[in-house]
Amino acid sequence: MKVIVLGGDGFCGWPTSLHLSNLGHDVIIVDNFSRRAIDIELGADSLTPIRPMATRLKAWKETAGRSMGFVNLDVSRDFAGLVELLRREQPGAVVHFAEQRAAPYSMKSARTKNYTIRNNLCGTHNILNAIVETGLDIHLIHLGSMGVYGYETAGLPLPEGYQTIYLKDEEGGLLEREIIYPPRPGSIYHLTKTQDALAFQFYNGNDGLRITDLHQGIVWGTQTDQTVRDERLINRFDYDGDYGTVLNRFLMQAAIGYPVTVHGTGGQTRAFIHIQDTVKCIELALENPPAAGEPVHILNQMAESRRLRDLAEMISERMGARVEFVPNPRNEAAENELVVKNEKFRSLGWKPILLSDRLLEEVEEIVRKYRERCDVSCIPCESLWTRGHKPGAPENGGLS
Ligand code: NAD
Ligand code: USQ
Repeated sequence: MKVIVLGGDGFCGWPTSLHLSNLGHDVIIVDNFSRRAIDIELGADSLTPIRPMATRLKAWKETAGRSMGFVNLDVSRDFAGLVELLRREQPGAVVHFAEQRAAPYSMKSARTKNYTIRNNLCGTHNILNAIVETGLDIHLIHLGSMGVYGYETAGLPLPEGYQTIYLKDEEGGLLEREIIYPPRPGSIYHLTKTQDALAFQFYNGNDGLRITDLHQGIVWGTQTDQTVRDERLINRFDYDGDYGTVLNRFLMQAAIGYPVTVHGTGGQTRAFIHIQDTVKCIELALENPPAAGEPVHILNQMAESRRLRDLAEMISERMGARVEFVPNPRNEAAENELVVKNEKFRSLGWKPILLSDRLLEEVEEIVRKYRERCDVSCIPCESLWTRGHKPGAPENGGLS
């Protein structure tokens, strides 16, 4: 199938593009390199030396014998370009990763709040609007977030997108309804994901678009079966205070002798998935599209839930690292329980990769190999949710 991967230069989009191309799909990557530009703005860089897109594509052609297309386009601004691209390429599916994805960056300043809202909401709307404009029957697969459900203790296993509710009618009888599970965004970034969901519901109902929305947990790891084939194919590894996600940060901190920075009490429980499973789940979503007329498919794309202080302790024991409980720069529940349903992917044959020594070791090896590229001044989490919060920085400034 011809598949357009929007945001295909990013952490999830690049390995997904390789995986789909490896399966024989005809892949076209679209990206505006905004993520690479934000690295420059923040004075941060991927720990791994990611190559320019032209080098990446050449390396893939040489190692796999397969070509992928590339188009430099801003999906949030260039509506006409998007329509023209869809008309010209007539893809069977579009996979949408092209959003500003860091909660801390989205909370950094008034400007980054506005940028995240404009980029993500206009981008998603442009894609939906462009599919309708072309009249093509394109399956849209969107990468959403587990965070749309909120991270308070829910008191029930989180369902996959929808919740059956009962409303009292005027006679006191009960009316059954199925609604989108009440959204509870914890950052401007997560707010955009909850609003994406409404746009999907509208275009699905009004125009019959076939849409899959994947509520993904925190992705960890860096390499996949394809990115390991050649160093020029290496995937991004973010470790800075805005874009670095927690498990990869903990592993990187432990490997370089920096304290493992647990926010607050570390009582936050979060959902995790390995990058190799991200690409597997996209493959499964692509193979199992909604039929015409079906409501938006919503699947929870997560392997397991873990409490952060337990993760920190596990890494500390493995690698002999010191754990430091630092002020939490975020406005989030100090402690929460998290039980998540993921039967939909499991029913498609998915066997989730769980945190295993082998894969943790692989990340450790990557970090040790590229540790000289690490700039420790980029590690503290300095984006504050409100003026009352304090940076998540170790007391003595890090390395002892
Ligand atoms: P990323 O920042 O590494 O990649 C996003 C890519 O999209 C970048 O290459 C960026 O340049 C591009 N992009 C952004 N705005 C664009 C625009 N307007 N036009 C064209 N290209 C644009 O992020 P990622 O970690 O790969 O995440 C991809 C998607 O998966 C995001 O939507 C994110 O919300 C979701 N997700 C990520 C994680 C995670 O842990 N990384 C977890 C859950 C969900
Ligand atoms: N945290 C620490 N120490 C650190 C960094 C983070 O304790 O050094 C804590 C945070 O306070 C938070 C948790 O770890 O409680 C997760 O933070 P994160 O940065 O790993 O993840 P998050 O901000 O939730 O965002 C990431 C991706 C986002 C995706 C989301 C999935 O950046 O794109 O949507 O994970 S989810 O968390 O399920 O919503």
